[in-house]
Amino acid sequence: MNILITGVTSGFGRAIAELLIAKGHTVIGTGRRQAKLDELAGEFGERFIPLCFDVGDKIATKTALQSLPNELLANLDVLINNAGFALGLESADKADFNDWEQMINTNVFSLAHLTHEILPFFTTKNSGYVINIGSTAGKHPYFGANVYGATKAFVRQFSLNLRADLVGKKVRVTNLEPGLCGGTEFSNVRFHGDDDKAKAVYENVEYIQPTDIANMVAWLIEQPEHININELEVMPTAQTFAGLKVVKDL
Ligand code: NDP
Ligand code: 8X3
Repeated sequence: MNILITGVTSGFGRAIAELLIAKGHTVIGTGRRQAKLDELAGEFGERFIPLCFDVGDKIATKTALQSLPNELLANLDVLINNAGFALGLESADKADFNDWEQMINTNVFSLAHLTHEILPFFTTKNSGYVINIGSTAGKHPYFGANVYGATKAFVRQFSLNLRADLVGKKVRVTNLEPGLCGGTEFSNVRFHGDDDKAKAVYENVEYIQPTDIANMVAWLIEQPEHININELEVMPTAQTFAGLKVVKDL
């Protein structure tokens, strides 16, 4: 299969690319860090096609897609919208609006834009698969998730609405919703490079690994074409939903 994955320079994207290439697929992998993409190109070999651009930049996205051979784009099988991040964990009244803006730009705007660019290729050949990396944060509120959770709620509803629009087409869509996963740059990014804060998130917790997510993605694309998994929510056993907290004497 020909598979386009955004954000392969670390975390889930990297693990997904590595597994799918090992399984014989061709992966077009994106990210903003050219040096990391060069490293991956050396490691993954000729079935890896690196594309360096910011998914939040509409023109750069179109230019990067146009740089691919027509044949490859026309025969794309899977789009994995993985690039994204959380910034900050402050309550909404103390959050930095620039953080909110960046999360909305990348997690919402760029995901919608790239999907809009790729969908016509899928509908034209009447096959294709969009896998969006949502989050448990898109369903379950928690302190400080404010706009991050809201962007992932967009990803969830967008995924379900795509399925509604694609009725009668053999184009599949899944929202994969992980909970706490370590071994990625997610928390370093969230805490603006504060590695101690990031490390504390994963201390004494058996969290989900990027390879676990990669295995789930491989399982999804190996399902027969008449099966569509709408949503796949996954948490470490050590994590569960917050209770409905009541504050006494407020
Ligand atoms: P990482 O920070 O390790 O990876 C994020 C990837 O996205 C990087 O490759 C980064 O590449 C890329 N990226 C970010 N912004 C852009 C951009 N504007 N343009 C292009 N590429 C971009 O995080 P994770 O692997 O943990 O996260 C991947 C996805 O999974 C995100 O959508 C995240 O919200 C979601 N998620 C993560 C969970 C976790 O606990 N880790 C749980 C649930 C969901 P570069 O910096 O080179 O641009
Ligand atoms: C990432 C998982 O719980 O930090 O989406 O929001 S969480």
